[in-house]
Parts: sequence; structure tokens; C-alpha cells
Amino acid sequence: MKLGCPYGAGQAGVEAKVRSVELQPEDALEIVLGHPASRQVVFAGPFGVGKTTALRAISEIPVVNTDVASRELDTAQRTGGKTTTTAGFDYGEFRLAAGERVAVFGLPGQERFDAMWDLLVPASAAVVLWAYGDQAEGVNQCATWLRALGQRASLLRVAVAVSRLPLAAQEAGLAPYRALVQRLHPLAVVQAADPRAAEDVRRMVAAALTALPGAVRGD
Ligand SMILES: Nc1nc2c(ncn2[C@@H]2O[C@H](COP(=O)(O)OP(=O)(O)OP(=O)(O)O)[C@@H](O)[C@H]2O)c(=O)[nH]1
Ligand SMILES: [Mg+2]
Repeated sequence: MKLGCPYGAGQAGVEAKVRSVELQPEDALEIVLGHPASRQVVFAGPFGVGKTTALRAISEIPVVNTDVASRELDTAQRTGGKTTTTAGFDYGEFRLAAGERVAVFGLPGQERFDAMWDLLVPASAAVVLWAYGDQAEGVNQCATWLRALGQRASLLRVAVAVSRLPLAAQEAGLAPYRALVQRLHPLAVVQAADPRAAEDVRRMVAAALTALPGAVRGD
């Protein structure tokens, strides 16, 4: 394809000249976005829990990502050497089994980037709230996140995805999260899930979209 680029036009007595640029196939932009998605789902949860990982596991388009190098002190302990953090948001798309196209946004886990939470949570059809199943503070973090989400949308469809639970102890590990959800958002769903496993992530998105909407309660 040839692009015409006039220059010098408009100068009195100067004939407009055109320079032609030959575009090669390799110059073409990679197509990133698919078809318009009918629903938007948000991945929320604490720093390093696996929101970006989960989005990468299911997206059918190249993920739009705003991760930057990070020196968070607890990074290595929690995530086995994760060296980046999401500063804006992640964006991906995939299709549900029924063929419906869903847009997924991964929120930044750090509160200093919470302007993104304000922007994306109210516009979302549902939230998958990722939680650490192997951290002492996991349940409290989950409560803090539920309240933060509740401040940004009066009604929410929520699925809580508890990660890093050993298979043999899943039910016991889920119990404190179920008790918390019973208190703060009884309509939310609580399940164990691995953000690295596409099947688990798809199951959590479907659970969030089919959960009943409810308000997050105060204590
Ligand atoms: N061993 C183990 N590692 C996991 C598990 N789930 C997630 N991870 C790892 O934890 C890290 C999570 O990193 P991210 O996906 O960037 O986390 P994030 O939630 O997007 O982090 P922020 O955007 O910084 O809040 C990745 O290195 C994952 O491979 C798990 O169940 N077991
Ligand atoms: Mg991230």
C-alpha cells in the first residue's frame, strides 16, 4: 500500500510535492483487540496473588499489560521471585462456553494505584476476587478487598477464588473464607482455584457472572 504525504502545499508559488512511502507487510500493526465484548469482568485481590497470571491463562488475545519492575519487600517471599507489579490494568478477552465474548480487566493489587479500582469496578458485570489460601493474613485481606469493592459499587456479583490451597485440605482451607463471605456478602461464591490453570480461571469467571448480585455489608 502507498501512503501519500503532501508537504510544502500552501506556500505561494510552490507546487505541492508528494512523497510516497512503501509499507511492507511486516510494518502492519499486530491485531490486539477482538470483537466487541458484551460483558466486563474484573480480577481483584492483593498484591502478587495472581490476577495478571490468571488473565494471561485465559485470554485469547495478546494481553494488554501495564506491569512495571517492582521492589516490593515481600515480593520474593509471597510469590517466589515475582519482580513486576501492575501499575495500571491488564486487559484480555475470551469466550465463554456458550460463545459469549467477555472482556477481563486485571486490577493493580497495590492501593497506591486505586484510581484504577474507582474506574473499573463500577463498570463491571462481575468480580473474581483472588485470595491467598496459604497466608495468615489471607482472610483479613479478603475482607479489606470486599469492603473496597463495596465502596465502589452498590451491587456486586462476586466469586472469591482462594489460591494455593493444598488439594488434601481444600475444604478446611475454604471454611474461614466461607464464614467471612457469609458475614459480608452472603450471595458471593467461594471456590478454590489456581490462577495458573486456565480451566480454574474460566470456572471462576463463569461463577462470578452467574452469582447473584448483592451489597457488601458493614461489620
Ligand atoms: N507456587 C504458586 N505460585 C503461584 C500460584 N498462583 C500464582 N502464583 C505465582 O504468583 C505470581 C503472581 O504474579 P502476578 O500474576 O503478577 O500477580 P498480580 O496479582 O497480578 O500482582 P499485582 O498486579 O502486582 O497486584 C506469579 O509468579 C505466579 O506464577 C500458586 O497457586 N502456586
Ligand atoms: Mg498484576
